[in-house]
Amino acid sequence: MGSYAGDIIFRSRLTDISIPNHLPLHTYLFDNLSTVGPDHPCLIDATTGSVLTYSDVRLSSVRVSAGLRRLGIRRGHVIMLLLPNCPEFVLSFLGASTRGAVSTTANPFFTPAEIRKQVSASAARLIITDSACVAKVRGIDGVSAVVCVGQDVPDGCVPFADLLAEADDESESESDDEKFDPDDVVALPYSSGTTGMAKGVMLTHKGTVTSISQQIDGGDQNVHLYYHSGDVMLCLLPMYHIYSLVTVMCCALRAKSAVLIVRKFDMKGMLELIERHRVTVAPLVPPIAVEMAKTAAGAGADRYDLTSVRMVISGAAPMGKELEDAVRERMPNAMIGQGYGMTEAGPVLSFCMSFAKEPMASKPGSCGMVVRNAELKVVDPNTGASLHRNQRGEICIRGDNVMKGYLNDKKATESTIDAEGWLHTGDIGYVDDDDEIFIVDRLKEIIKYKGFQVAPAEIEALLLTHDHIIDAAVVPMKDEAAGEVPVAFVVRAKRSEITEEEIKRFIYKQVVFYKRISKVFFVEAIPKSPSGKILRKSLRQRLEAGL
Ligand code: 4UW
Repeated sequence: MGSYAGDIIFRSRLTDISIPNHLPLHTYLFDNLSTVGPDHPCLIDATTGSVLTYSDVRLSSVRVSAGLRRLGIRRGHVIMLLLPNCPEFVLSFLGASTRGAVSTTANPFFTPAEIRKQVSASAARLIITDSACVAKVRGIDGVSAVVCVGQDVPDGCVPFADLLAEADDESESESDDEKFDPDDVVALPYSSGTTGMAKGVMLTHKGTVTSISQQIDGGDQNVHLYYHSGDVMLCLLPMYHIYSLVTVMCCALRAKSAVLIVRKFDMKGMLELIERHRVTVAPLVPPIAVEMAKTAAGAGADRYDLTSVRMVISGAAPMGKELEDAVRERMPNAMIGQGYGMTEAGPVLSFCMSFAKEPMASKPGSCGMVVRNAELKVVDPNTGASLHRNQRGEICIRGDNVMKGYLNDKKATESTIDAEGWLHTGDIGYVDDDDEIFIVDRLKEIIKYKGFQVAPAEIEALLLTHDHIIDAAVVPMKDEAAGEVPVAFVVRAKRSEITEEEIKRFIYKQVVFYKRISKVFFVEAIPKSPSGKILRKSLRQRLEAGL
């Protein structure tokens, strides 16, 4: 499916800008440093209260780059960041970018098997982690060094402090390190996209600079997402996910805001931190907003002064009007709205225009307007024809922000980005008369548990390794707290009496918490198309109908 002469294309109402996407990401993030001066606070560690200034962060990332080189990391090599939110995460990511290396980010709660799978698929040579995870990463093939942050560095690991050490050889460089191509990959998060297993999403310097710039740059003109150097950004969402990595961390660095790095979420702690640090921008996901809205008056949010917050951003899963209203009650001074992102889109497709420098009205439930310097269309999934306003179809985006492709997976890349450069999101939505985008359904398989991706294919493959299971399908079921949870339809082997609990336990041990199955339904057969594809929609409908 390509684009046709008659394609109906939606663009931002903000005019295109010139984006400096010839620069390496780290250079772009720091090249406006003179607007605030070197001592401006950059990273605030919420756990310890320590602050790194912008010049500290820039210098440290150059040192980390040199440290990585001492450990044999060269341009194009992949390193894995297996860390909770911490200042070292940022320094590692920027250090790798400076080195010309690629960061593949992974959830520190992953099981050893999940980590190994990503290390092997991405060919990561080095892992930066903390002492809590070291045991999970020992002895993985191809990994030449494990770098450990913190004081407590287990035997055999390189202390992160070594990477930060002032080096004699900082001026020495090898010829391949001198080269830079804007199409070099800088980040390699994993996403299952519209189908199948998680794949490495190749995000380039050019793509990432474009995405950041589309969101927060504008020169003298209006800006989609207005962050500035007086902002204190709540960085609570996990940085290994693209939302926090780009829209929270990188956008804040470019805007010269202070980033308040929060390691672990708890509601009371979050409210205290907002009050203590006078947080101005709070990027959240709907489940956190739900919890915040539920915190009883008197016992919760009302006890804290949250008046400093001027923006509450939601994304990664839908937020309806009731939730938006409930959050507004807690944070009366804040604009509340959504962004719409997808790892493969680099990540942002659209943003609520109430967040603009010169704000525009936005409707509840809307995901805002497509970002500038990009094109969006809505296509009929059956015919590929592009649709008019208010007509529902698959949302597609085209622009320099879109990924380069999936690592070592040409077939999946070609079925996601068509010959005309359109990324097919697998989301069903429409654009209304005011250019606002609404997402109403999902064509693709993924399940979103609190905004985290669960790939049904991964869980189905695990289920099929069990002797008592002959067929299985995993689909999302609506859930108030998590948005969606994975549930399994299972066909038992003949004479097997395996129980729901046994199946749940079998999966439980093998996966990170959000991929665990919440319910098992035993069936005679999994509905499939003549070509053998699971008819997921029919299973979802059975769930919605209460089985
Ligand atoms: N409403 C409904 C939404 C929405 C949504 C996403 O895990 P991934 O690949 O990526 C993300 C990224 C989210 C994001 C990044 C940057 C940003 O600024 C922002 O908004 C503040 C959000 O989630 O999952 C992609 C899929 O998640 C769903 C949708 O199905 C999409 O294809 N999704 N945002 N606002 N659904």
